[in-house]
Amino acid sequence: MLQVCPLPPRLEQALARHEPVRLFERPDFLTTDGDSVVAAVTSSRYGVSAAQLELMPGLGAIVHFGAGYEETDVDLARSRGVAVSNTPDVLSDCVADLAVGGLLDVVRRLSAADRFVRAGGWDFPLTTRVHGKRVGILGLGSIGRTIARRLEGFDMKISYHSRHEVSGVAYSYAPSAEALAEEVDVLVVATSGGAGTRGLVSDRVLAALGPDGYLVNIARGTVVDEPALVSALVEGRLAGAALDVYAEEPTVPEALLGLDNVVLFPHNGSGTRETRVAMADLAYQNLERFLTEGTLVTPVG
Ligand code: 8YV
Repeated sequence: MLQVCPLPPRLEQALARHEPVRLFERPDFLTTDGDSVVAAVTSSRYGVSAAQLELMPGLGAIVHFGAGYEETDVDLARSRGVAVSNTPDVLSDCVADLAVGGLLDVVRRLSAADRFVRAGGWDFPLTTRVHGKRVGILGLGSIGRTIARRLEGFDMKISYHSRHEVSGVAYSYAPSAEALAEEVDVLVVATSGGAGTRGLVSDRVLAALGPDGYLVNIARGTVVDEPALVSALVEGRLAGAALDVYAEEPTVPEALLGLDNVVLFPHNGSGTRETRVAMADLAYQNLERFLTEGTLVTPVG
């Protein structure tokens, strides 16, 4: 069994039962012994590259710790008979909590008000209300739906755009990201990452959101045209942004650090003890199921 990258201690302890080869400590392993690997465990951040895949002809499964798997070429893996799993759903609640926290923070300027009081201030400028505002969810998967459910509690008017219209939801569907941005006050990005969504929140989408609009991104930095976002914020063409993810993590664009209407989180939507335990356990269950039965608990797609 191959461990591609460092993983949380709980998962590493479980993996130790299978005497993993730790690729990040033995970078040459695949060129000499790649054909011995039947399963690889990795994270959303690292995936398994096409070059690594080539070097493991006997590979049967790639197990991801994390919901995202865009660093792995799943089509290539499938074409080679390699099954792929992730850890969906178990993190949706915590990621949604962070999205709602970011939304409340940026619209009501909570972090800015905190800084204000700490600096000795008291008469804080008026902000704008949250309830009754129109919110657009870009990507109505498990996380997007969980965010929407929470925002119903704030009496927000909810619409969404996804690749396909979702049946059984009461939210109105917008035919494109731009159309969605046009009709809302807050755009919440909750899509998956990867080539299919790269730059989806373009300059035009940001322009459609407009100078009174807010952006919340808990998905992937690559979904947003980051230079366009930075310019829009710096030039006041957007009211504010709450960001948990960035195009080149862990780099946060310098220009954002000085903006008071931007809330910055260190990609920790899933970063609670309970959720990380659930993710670690689900990743391990996938590995164990594959090694004992040849199937996965939560295969992707
Ligand atoms: C993790 C994530 O922080 O699950 C994902 O896709 O982005 C986060 O939950 C991280 O990527 C785990 O490797």
